[in-house]
Amino acid sequence: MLLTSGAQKCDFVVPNMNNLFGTTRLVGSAGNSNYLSVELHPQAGSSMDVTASTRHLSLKNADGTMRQLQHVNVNFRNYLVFSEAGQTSRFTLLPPEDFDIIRVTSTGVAGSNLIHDVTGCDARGEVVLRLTGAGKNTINFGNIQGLQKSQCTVQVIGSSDKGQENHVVVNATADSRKLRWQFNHGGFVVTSSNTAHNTQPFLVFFEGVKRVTVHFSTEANDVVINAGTLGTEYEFKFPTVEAPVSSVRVVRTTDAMVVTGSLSQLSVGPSAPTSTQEPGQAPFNGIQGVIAYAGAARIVLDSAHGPLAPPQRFTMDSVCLNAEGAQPTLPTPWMAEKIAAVGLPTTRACGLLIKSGVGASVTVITGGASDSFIADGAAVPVTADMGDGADKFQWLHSADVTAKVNLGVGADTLMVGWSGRFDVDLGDDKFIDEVTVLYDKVSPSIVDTTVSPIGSFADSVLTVTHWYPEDTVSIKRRA
Ligand SMILES: [Ca+2]
Repeated sequence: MLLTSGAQKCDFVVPNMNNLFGTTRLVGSAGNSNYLSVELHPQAGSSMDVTASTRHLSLKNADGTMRQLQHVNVNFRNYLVFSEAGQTSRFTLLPPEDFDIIRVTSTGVAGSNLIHDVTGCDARGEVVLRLTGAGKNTINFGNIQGLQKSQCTVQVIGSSDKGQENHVVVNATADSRKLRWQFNHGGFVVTSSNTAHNTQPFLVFFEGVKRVTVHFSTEANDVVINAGTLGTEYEFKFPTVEAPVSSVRVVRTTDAMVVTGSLSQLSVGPSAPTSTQEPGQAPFNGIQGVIAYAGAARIVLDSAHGPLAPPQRFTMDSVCLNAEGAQPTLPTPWMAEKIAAVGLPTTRACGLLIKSGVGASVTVITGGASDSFIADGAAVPVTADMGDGADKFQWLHSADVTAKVNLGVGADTLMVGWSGRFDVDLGDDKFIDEVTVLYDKVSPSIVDTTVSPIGSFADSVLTVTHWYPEDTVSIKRRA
């Protein structure tokens, strides 16, 4: 069947695509303000596989029957997609062209599963996905070239309909560009770092989405989470590589997130102010949901290290680095499963869960206030610069990981015991620094400026720099 419109503006309406048995061809006038609305229903109790492109729509039923619709000069297109209980249907949107305005409204039912593949879009196009009813919706972005063909704005609008569960998945694995990712409240923006690519940003706005998963490429991905989205958990998957070039900065979280794979750097907290007149913000200030990290990265907490920086108090054990007393939101069962899968605990309200033994290390830089770092059972190496002020550092029962600590100017205290190699700089000052070494069997001895053994490991040695006569070193036996 061929339907040709001579009108300036024409609405084509297909109430049920499954009722089109032959090939149907719709031709709009060349002015192109033409509109198509089509309902896509699977056969009762069955699934379907729909593919929509700029000029073509096909529906394949589970029994193998096909329905075809061709359209020309129709750039406003509204797809109404339905799904059946216990069935997984798929709606694939091939990259729309310039000026194509696409609306997809999917209606699920309890137990239905609908997969939306949005493989790309052009700079002047627009895609809106509206999700209604119960059931699961998975929205996949990207294709075999990653997001190189995704250059428009997409809105994913979930609803609070009972039993609805929405998951956005971004597959950028095969994207060969260096990318910048900015996650903000209710959305994210992806831009190419190389302006020579002349590609438009990819913007996604979402609401009512419980989960966002991103698969990153091995190219340099510069990722910043400026803000979390209440009710949304993030899963970031980076490949495991020898020389990682990607970085993640987490400024704020509202819910739990998990990051896996190799990174050059994982930063917690905002960038430190460039002016010494500004205090900066303690790294865990904005962390309201647990961050779990499993991979090789230099983990950096340096958001406030000027003279006016606020006091910062950290605690650390074999899996957790946290701000003293902080109780961020625990993961949902879905996220708990992801966190458990990388061998981290799921019931610890901890700012940063760190998997040990896979190459992660921690660097902490604090400022002029009196800061503290209390570690018991640390299992990743730590480098700390505590700045000025009367700082306190405690390092007990470490799993033979090294620590290198600069206590800076001020009357500082250090307590160390049952540990591996520990290098401390007491600061080039006249303040009285107090060092306490704890032991329970073999009393350590002091030779020049080294104290050993401070533990049972081959490298259990404390080396002290800037140890002046006024500084005290006590060796105490645990009762
Ligand atoms: Ca300090």
